[in-house]
Amino acid sequence: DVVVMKDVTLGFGQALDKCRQESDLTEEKMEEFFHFWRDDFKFEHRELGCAIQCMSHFFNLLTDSSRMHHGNTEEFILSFPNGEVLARQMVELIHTCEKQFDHEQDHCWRILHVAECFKSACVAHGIAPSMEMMMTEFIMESE
Ligand code: BOM
Repeated sequence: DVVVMKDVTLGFGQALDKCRQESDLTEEKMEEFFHFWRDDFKFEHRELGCAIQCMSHFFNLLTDSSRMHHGNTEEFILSFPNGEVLARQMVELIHTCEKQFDHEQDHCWRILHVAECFKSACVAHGIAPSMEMMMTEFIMESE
């Protein structure tokens, strides 16, 4: 459900500010986390992978080997309204993407590839929120 995905993304995005410095993700490389869902968003900066690693770590969503912690990730999604409609599916989609890039030794690059794969999977399954939806909510939240 796109509304749940919007909420989870905005929730996850709250950690971006805490992770900018240590991941070297400048505003020029990513202004706000919801730009993730732009049609023309490019997954090219290793720093974004490092930032997603840091953000995931902030919410305790990673194992010691920097892979998704299934139980904690499911719980995190369940903490949002109607999270139960998406929790298992998201964990499954992310895990399927992780298996595809397991050979990548560099955590930041691997997580960047997993994130791009996850976004494509969400688009394919019709659960990717539109940019219009993300921006409307983002502006409402900051008012
Ligand atoms: O193997 C490392 C796992 C890293 C997971 C990366 C998934 C993509 C995250 C970017 C989008 C996030 C939107 C919501 C996050 C919910 C967990």
